[in-house]
Amino acid sequence: LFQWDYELMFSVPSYACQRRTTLENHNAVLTDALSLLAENAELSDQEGRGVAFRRAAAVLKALPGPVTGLTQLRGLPCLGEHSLRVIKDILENGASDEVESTRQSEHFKALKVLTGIFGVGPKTAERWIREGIHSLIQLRESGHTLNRAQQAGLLHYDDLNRPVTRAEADAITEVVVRAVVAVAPGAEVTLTGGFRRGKLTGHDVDFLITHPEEGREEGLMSKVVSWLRSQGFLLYEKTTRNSYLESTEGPARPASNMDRFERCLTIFKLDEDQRPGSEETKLWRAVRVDLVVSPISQFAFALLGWTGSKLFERELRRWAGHEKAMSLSSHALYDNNQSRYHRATSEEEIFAHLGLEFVPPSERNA
Ligand code: TTP
Ligand code: MN
Ligand code: MN
Ligand code: MN
Repeated sequence: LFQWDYELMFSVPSYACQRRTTLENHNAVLTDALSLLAENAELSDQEGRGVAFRRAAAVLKALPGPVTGLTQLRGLPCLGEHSLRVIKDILENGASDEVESTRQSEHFKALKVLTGIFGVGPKTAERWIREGIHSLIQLRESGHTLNRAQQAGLLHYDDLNRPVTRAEADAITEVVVRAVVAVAPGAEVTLTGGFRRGKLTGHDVDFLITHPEEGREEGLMSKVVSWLRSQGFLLYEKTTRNSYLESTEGPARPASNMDRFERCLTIFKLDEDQRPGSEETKLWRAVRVDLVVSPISQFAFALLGWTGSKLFERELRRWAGHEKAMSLSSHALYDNNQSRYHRATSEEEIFAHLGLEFVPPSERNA
């Protein structure tokens, strides 16, 4: 009916950090398909392909309405030949053979199951798959020696693969605030990651901790973690100074995505109200929680860097480098033309330095 009336052309800027991307997605079928191909590429050591699919999906997420025909997409950025073919198949046939065969493939399913174990990255999963290990049962029976993270990941597999709700994130926030107040009055806790962007569920809960007096953040992490441990809140914890020397596992990240903040990857034990009518006797669940400590002088950069989404962060750095000759990290913003750092005490100031309109967290869901 009057289809042609709705043949609007869309227009969006090239970089995700120039766009406002809320959680309201009018093209979820298309973006889910492209995200699945992105995930498959990332799990298969094809980072470039993964980013291309993520960028294409992000453009569709930013559209003000559903795409009904390919002509509407003319002139849009980041939509490569491959992504357009997938979109065309779905618009014309309701599904893409490539997406569906990937979704059904034993290899992809095995990669998903095995990398669903906390502490297992794509390289390890691939190695196990080559040995014929496709399931948790096969992994348990293989007799492989698992490291401490992987043991905890396997033990709490179901809990850690169940989405964390906003209510659970709030309950964990209370615990983290209690811990920080107990060991360092005056220190401040900020919820970051997906929950700061307004997501209703997440795969973990992310916190940034700082102290308004520079230097007073030193030694904070070990005190907070000791308090949490002594109160029985931790099922697993590992503190590191430098994350990416650690992450030989996960997909390779560009150097700028890595930061040197003291951080602690944990698994929390969260008391749970028993669901009415449930036969379960377990009264708690496991939840992944990331704690990061930043000096106040770097707090704005850390906050921006840890709020995400991952693609939004990547696009901010690409914008900084390609359009402004600046290097942005979770610690600082360096201006290569002026050969100096730009100071900032708020996210707003960082966007201003970058010549970008401020995008609030709820609109960084690229
Ligand atoms: P995540 O917790 O992985 O992602 P998320 O909170 O957006 O989504 P989810 O709901 O699934 O948890 O990462 C949060 C942000 O932290 C992300 O934008 C990038 C940043 N980050 C780093 O800067 N360095 C790192 O090593 C990691 C793992 C994340
Ligand atoms: Mn809308
Ligand atoms: Mn998160
Ligand atoms: Mn996280």
